[in-house]
This record gives sequence, structure tokens and C-alpha cells, in this order.
Amino acid sequence: MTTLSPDILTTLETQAIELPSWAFGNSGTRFRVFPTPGTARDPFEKIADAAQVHRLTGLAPRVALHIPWDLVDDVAALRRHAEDLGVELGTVNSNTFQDEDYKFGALTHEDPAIRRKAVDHHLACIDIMDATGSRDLKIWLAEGSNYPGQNDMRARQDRLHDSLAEIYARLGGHQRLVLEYKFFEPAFYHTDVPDWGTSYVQVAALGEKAMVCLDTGHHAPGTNIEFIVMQLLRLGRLGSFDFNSRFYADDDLIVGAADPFQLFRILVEVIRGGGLNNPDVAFMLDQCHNIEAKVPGQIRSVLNVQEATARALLLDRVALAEAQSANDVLAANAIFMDAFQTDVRPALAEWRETRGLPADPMAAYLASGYQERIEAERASGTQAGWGA
Ligand code: PSV
Ligand code: MN
Repeated sequence: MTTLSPDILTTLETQAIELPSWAFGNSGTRFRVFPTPGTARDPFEKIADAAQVHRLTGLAPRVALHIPWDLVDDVAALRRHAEDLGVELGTVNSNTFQDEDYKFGALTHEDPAIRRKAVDHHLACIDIMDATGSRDLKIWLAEGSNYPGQNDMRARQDRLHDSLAEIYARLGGHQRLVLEYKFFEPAFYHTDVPDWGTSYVQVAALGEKAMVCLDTGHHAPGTNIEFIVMQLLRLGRLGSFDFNSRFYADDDLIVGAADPFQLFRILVEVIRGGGLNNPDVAFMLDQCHNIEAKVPGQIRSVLNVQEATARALLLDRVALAEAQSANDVLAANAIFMDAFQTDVRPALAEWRETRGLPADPMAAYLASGYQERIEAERASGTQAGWGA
């Protein structure tokens, strides 16, 4: 059995992965949203489910909120509820993609009244962050155009800057703005923040508290995502990850499911660039569990990240650097692949037990009775979804 050194275990001990509240609600394709028995009906129940993931894995101490999906009358009560269950409220995600007014844009819209409304939504999100104690405001914009000639792309960049600058000015001392990019969808011809370069240009123009969010599902097929990770860390602007998996588009599948080797390569660059367990680089999931049960789906996800991290930590960097400087192509590649192909699961299972955690959190969840309990308790009422 592969053993993990005390150094590696110490590093793994502090790993934290933030869970998305929306992973515990129903979501789906544009064809059908299939309800899952036991799905949370409100933000309080979403947090309770997220707390189960942390209880069994020790990996997920924070839950990200999406506003307005997670709007509650009493934010302080939601915060207390989270803290009573052993988790914290994390990143606040704004949402300007489901309101009629935003059909042609929000922060980039031509009409100053609509831009005002969109900026105000973000200011309200920062008010919520003040109440939850959250650090990060995450902005993803569904803005762009479908047809060549439809819009003045340059003017939209300028308006985007002005809107972001107003939001940025409202941030408290410890708060940050992270700007997510996505190459297409829902707009198909041009997207206002399509790539890391545009996000970087926009955040660099704001100041030190503005960073880039890299969602692993938001790139064209074949993109070398680890190169982007390297570059953003080099520039000091990688603020957060939205981890998930994709086969075709923005599939939002379980991280590490579609391409575990890509996840490993990303983590190798995170470690190389000093981004692991670095508070400046938030690890988050952005996933939807459409056909699988949600709580174990999230457990599987954080374990995938932990396993990939352990394997990336096993990489013999000294030997790799020697092979690289000797231009020994095959040796360098073999050293890299050795780490990737190491099975760390038995060592991690043993280590979990030494920390009072179940060796197999997936099995522990199935045996815990929690799933049966929520299915019974939540049989009536309306399950949370993308509108709740
Ligand atoms: C957009 O596709 C995105 O990745 C953004 O992070 C949104 O906030 C999230 O998905 C909604 O699930
Ligand atoms: Mn995302």
C-alpha cells in the first residue's frame, strides 16, 4: 500500500472545499428537471445537507449561497443555523440571469436604469455578505449577443467596467470580488466575459481585491486548463475555482468524474504555484446532481478532489525538475504519470480513521439513515430549485 508522508497528511488536513447550496436543490437540463426524493425545500435544509458532507469527510466547512435562490427573511438566523451545524456561510453568488429585465444584458445593458438595477442587486449581495460574514462576491454574467452586428461589443466592455467599479467600491476591507468567465451560453455569438484574459483585464482594472474565478466547465474542448491555472497564479489573480466535470459543454457533473487526469494536472499546477491551502485561492464546487442523489454526490465530489490532491502531492518534484532540465522527455513524463497512477485510496481511508472520520464516507452516509430520514421528513412541500 502506498503511504502518505506526514508532510502530505498535514497538508491534506487543512484542505477545505466549499459546497454550492444549489447542489442540494433540484436543477436540470432544459428538457426536464427530475425531482430527487428528500431534496431540500429551503436554504436551511440545504445547509443541513451540506453539513452532512462535512461531518463525514471533514472537507467541506463552508457553503456558498446564490441570491435570490437563498434569500431568507433572517440572514442572521441562517448564519446561526449553519454555525450550529458546524459549517460557515461562504461565497455569495449574484444572479442576473433570470430576470426579464436582463434579456439584453445586466451590468452591460445600454439602458442606465437596468444597469442601476443590476448594480443594486450586487450591492444588496454585499449587504448579505456583511450579515453572513462572507468574504467573496462571485459574479457570473450571462451577457452577450447571438448575432454578428447585434451589439457594440466595445461599448459593453466599457459599461461593464463602470458597473464593476461601482460594485467594487462598496466592498468591505476583507471582502473580494471574483469574476467568473464562460466562453459561451446562454449567448452564442459573443459573451462579455468569455475567457480568463477578459476577466483578468477587468479585475486588474479594479484593484487588488478583485480576482478571477476559474470554472473548470467553462472552456472549449481541449483547452489546457492547467496552463490558465499556472498563469493566473503567476499573476496573483486566481481567486477561486468552480470545480465540476464536463464532456460537452457546461455539464456540471461530479468533479473528477469525466477526466480525473485533468483534475490531477490542475492540482499539480495549483501546488506548483502556491495555491493549495492558500486562503487567496478558494476551492469551490459548482455542480448540479440531476439524476443522482445529492448528498452522496457531493461526498463523492470532495473525495475526488482530496484524492487528486494527494496524488499531486506525491509527485516527485525534485526528480521531475532534474529530468526537465536534462530534457529527458520520457523520464519526466514517467515521473508525472507515476504520481497520477498511484492509488491513494487505502492510505486516505486509514488516515481518516485516525482523525475520527469514517474510512469510507460514502458507505458511512448510506449506513447513517440520513437519506431515509430526509425522504420521509420532506415528503410534502415544494423542493428547492433554480427559482427557490
Ligand atoms: C454559470 O454557468 C455558473 O457556472 C455560474 O457559476 C453560476 O453561478 C452557476 O453556474 C449556477 O449554477
Ligand atoms: Mn460556475
